[in-house]
Amino acid sequence: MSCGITQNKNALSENILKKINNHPCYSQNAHQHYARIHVAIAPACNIQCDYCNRKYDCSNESRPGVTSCRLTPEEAVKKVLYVGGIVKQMSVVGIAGPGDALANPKQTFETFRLLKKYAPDIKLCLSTNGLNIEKYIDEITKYNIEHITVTLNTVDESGEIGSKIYSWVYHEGKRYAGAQGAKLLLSKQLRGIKMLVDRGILVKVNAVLIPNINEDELPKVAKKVKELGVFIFNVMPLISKPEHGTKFALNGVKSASHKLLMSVQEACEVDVKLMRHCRQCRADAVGLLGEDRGDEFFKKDFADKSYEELLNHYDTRGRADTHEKIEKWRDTLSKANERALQEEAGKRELSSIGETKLVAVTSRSDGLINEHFGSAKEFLIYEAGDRAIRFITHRKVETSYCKGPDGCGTYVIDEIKKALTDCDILLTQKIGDCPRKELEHIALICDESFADEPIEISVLKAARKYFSFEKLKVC
Ligand code: CLF
Ligand code: SF4
Repeated sequence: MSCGITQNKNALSENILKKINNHPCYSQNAHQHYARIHVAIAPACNIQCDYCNRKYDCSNESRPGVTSCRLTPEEAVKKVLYVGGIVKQMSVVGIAGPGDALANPKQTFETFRLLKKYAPDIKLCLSTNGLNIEKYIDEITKYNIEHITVTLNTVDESGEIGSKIYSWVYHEGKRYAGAQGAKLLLSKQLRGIKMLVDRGILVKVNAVLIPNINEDELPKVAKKVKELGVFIFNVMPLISKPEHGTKFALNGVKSASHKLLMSVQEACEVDVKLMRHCRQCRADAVGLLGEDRGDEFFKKDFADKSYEELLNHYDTRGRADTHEKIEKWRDTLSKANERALQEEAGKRELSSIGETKLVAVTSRSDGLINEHFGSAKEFLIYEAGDRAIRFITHRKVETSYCKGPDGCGTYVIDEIKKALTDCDILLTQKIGDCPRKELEHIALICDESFADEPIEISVLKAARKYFSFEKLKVC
């Protein structure tokens, strides 16, 4: 190819592309267009991870925060029908806690059975620590669950690293502690993953990056994951705050920094395809990955409605029309973006001089630069050269710059400056003079001339606009 980009060596089969096309987690491209819903039907767990306190959400698949609404399988399915009639871009239902999906098999499989009956257009997804995959492999196959996430934090066979992560593992009526528990869990995880892959299920492996405990271990996990035929690997930075009440937080284990995450991702990417757009969602999350509409829906809205009423509201036909429109829009967008994005490119392929820049973007949805700086609570970060770009990560902040009418006059930018400190350019729909000046202190160029334009081609154009790569070469 003239631009120097090599063809993707791991080109995906048609069958896999079809499976991931509208799954917001398995496809980076899909996540700005399609939504997920998590139904919190699984309260119990069969292991104790030291980063988890189940009064909060499961840290495997969620950021800390109480699950506001636990549901029975029937309520869960009614919620899916109710929400699916409103959030028409919803394409997948996931069971991701607050405990472990396969430690609650009755609720999990009853939910999937009802979903297959009432909402056959929706994808089924679950997340597990892996201890019980082997035990329930037949049910998993029976309900045609195409996407399974297994959390695998270490592949250390001695159990030493695992013993620093898991307090205990409960299996067949017996509790195993320390290295013994960790070894048992690892053997079940590896067997389970292999069984899933052998049955053609797309497996995603999540690993929680725990500073000073498994940061050197994760490249080994990546290698193993590749060997097992796992589809994608997701490194999730530990979020650790005293108020979460986890063993790690109480013992002073710190959250993983952006810098550490990036370097571990870099080391892991050598071996396996990485997921970089995970939002560590709540066990009851609803909406696009970058948003959480969970608090818009209440049990009283759907629990007492009949299936008939809810099926009318779900409107399978209307949902299919919406998905068709999304696909048309994705087509248009992909042409406009001119293949600027090259997911697996290295620095040499991105840039004629092997040097790249980091570009932050504010976006609400639809693959466009369509969010004001003031309301942004997350920033998409791209690495850009003069030849192409790639998506690196997203960074969240707890509070947006502008707090809305109630918080007028109280602008805090320090958290945002910290999150964007290594970035070179910010592309946003609109930004005021005050924050722009503040961001000059971290040498961040703010540009609103790409407002409402497609993200990927804009990132490439912005990098070319501000950085003369040829000039750099001469210097
Ligand atoms: Fe949910 Fe997980 Fe399925 Fe996605 S989430 S069960 S695979 S539908 Fe997605 Fe959320 Fe990250 Fe999980 S962004 S935490 S990876
Ligand atoms: Fe918590 Fe999930 Fe670990 Fe169970 S598997 S202890 S719910 S993080």
